[in-house]
Amino acid sequence: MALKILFVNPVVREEDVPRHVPYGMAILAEIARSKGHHVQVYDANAWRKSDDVLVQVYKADSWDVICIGGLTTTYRYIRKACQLVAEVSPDSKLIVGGGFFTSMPRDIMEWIPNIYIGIIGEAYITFPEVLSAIDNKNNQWNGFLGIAYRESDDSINLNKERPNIDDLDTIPYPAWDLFPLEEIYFHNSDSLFSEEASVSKRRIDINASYGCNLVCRYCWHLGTTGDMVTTGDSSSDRDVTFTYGRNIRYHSPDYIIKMVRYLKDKYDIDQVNFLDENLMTMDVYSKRTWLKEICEKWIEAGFQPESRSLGVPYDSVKNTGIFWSGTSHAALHRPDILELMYKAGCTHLVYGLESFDKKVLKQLGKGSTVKKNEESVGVCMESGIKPIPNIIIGFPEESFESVRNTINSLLKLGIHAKPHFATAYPGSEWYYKYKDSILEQYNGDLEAYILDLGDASKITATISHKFSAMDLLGLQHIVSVRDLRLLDLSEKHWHKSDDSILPTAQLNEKIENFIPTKKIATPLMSTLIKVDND
Ligand code: B12
Ligand code: SF4
Repeated sequence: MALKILFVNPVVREEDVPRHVPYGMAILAEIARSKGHHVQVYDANAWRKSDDVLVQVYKADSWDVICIGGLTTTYRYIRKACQLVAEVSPDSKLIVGGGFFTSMPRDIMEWIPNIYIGIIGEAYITFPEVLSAIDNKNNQWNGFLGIAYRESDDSINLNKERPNIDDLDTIPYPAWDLFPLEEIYFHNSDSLFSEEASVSKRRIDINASYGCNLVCRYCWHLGTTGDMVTTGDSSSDRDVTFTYGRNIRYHSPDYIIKMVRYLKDKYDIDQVNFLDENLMTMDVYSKRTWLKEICEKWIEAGFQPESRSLGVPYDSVKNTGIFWSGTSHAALHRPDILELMYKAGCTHLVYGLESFDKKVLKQLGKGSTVKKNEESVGVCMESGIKPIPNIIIGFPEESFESVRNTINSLLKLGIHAKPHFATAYPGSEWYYKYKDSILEQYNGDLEAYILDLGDASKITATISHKFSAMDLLGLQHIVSVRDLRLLDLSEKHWHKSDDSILPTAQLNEKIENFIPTKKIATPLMSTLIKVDND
């Protein structure tokens, strides 16, 4: 038997054009297809059509299963898309997964009552097994690893987490053909991060590694990288708990090169963007072999752009190679690897520098220092790669002094950055630490907070002990224009103003669902799926 399966990709970052094929969903679509199911995708993010179109899609067939998932910030769309399933396709079984669900499965099961199965964490094994159980009309979910489900009395059960797979190379390539590459995504290939990226016409994203072993308090690893365990004695009281445990894993350089070859042959791509959380932690973890091998094999495979092999400006020759970009880290990058990356075609690297204040950086868990942050811009530029620095304000211990330090470093480096606001996304350590305060800021309505989450360029709940939303909006402007005079004036006024101001966010004394000090890693399981990617 085969199921009729519809995937719905929710709208994300509505204010921008759609730029990213949802990588995890595209792999799950391919896995389902490889098991013989009939798979269709409605990419709501790409098409950006009205709800009527979604309803038409739901009514277009008698779907056995409708699958929806994405990051937390897509919750608003997901909630609506799930409600419409109940209204117009009530016989379809609704399966959800991804970041929005994994970070808070019990809350989501309560808020969206028609979810049939929710998958927590990595779904590569759990998802096809759930499909197979549905196909075989086996509705015994008790003990089935990695899922939340509802009993006939509507009580919510959460089973234990499923171990992650250890051999990532057994994962099939994403089903790119089910997404509108030519119609939508390739038109939005360009980005302003580098000259080469600004003229890209056929960019595709790939995810070459899973996890990052640093512990930034605002960051989260989707419960797919050994960061999640479940706690509780039985399914009825079990919940997810996040830890500093990590199953760092990466694809072999051969898998990556083979995939890029496939993409070049099939789609004639000109740019690859690595989605990896942090390429440099993988480099360290592999004892500095992984990135080096990727670069060497990139060149051997003939993907190196001509300008890089000839050592000339990119626009002085006709480039037929493939440029690429990714993420880096100020304390973990090294000039030799950056130079090799440049040679192979790397155009820009995103650096989450976050702050130039010693105290803030120490609390953050980023593993970098003011000195390393300051040096990183020059070290990266020296290699020829453009560094894209990210700055954040509104950290718990943010002060006028820390903001001043950040502005001074920006001035010293001669760079501008419009800071994001520190935001406690579900799953992160700070979410649990500041949950009471977040609830207070949303009048006790947690769902209102989740619905409000979007880009961190908007303020939702603040976690700064000192600054309110109004202060942070002002400070964001002051940092973007690097105006120390305005900062001094603001500080002066601040000290003169009413000192009955209460701290805006307060730390919970005791937190559940996060175990900061323990390094609990969920076990790995040996490979179960065999796929031929040729
Ligand atoms: C690409 C990306 C984006 C894209 C959107 C991607 C998309 N359409 O899904 C863009 C650039 C828009 C984006 C924006 C943001 N992102 Co982002 N993003 C990523 C990134 C780099 C890659 C995602 C990915 O493909 N991962 C690899 C695949 C394999 O994993 P996956 O998609 O999660 O899929 C697996 C499971 O989750 C699950 N699954 C996923 N979908 C589904 C669906 C179903 C039905 C099922 C059953 C299972 C399932 O199965 C898959 C296999 O195990 C991740 C970091 C990372 N490397 O993961 C961050 C990440 C997801 N982003 C994150 C954040 C914080 C943001 C921003 C808030 C950042 C900011 N400061 O503004 C914004 C939000 C913007 C907004 N307005 O909504 C966080 C997580 C947030 C959260 N709690 O959900 C991450 C983890 C980065 C981090 N470490 O902090 N992001
Ligand atoms: S370095 Fe980046 S990916 Fe790693 S924990 Fe920190 S923010 Fe997350």
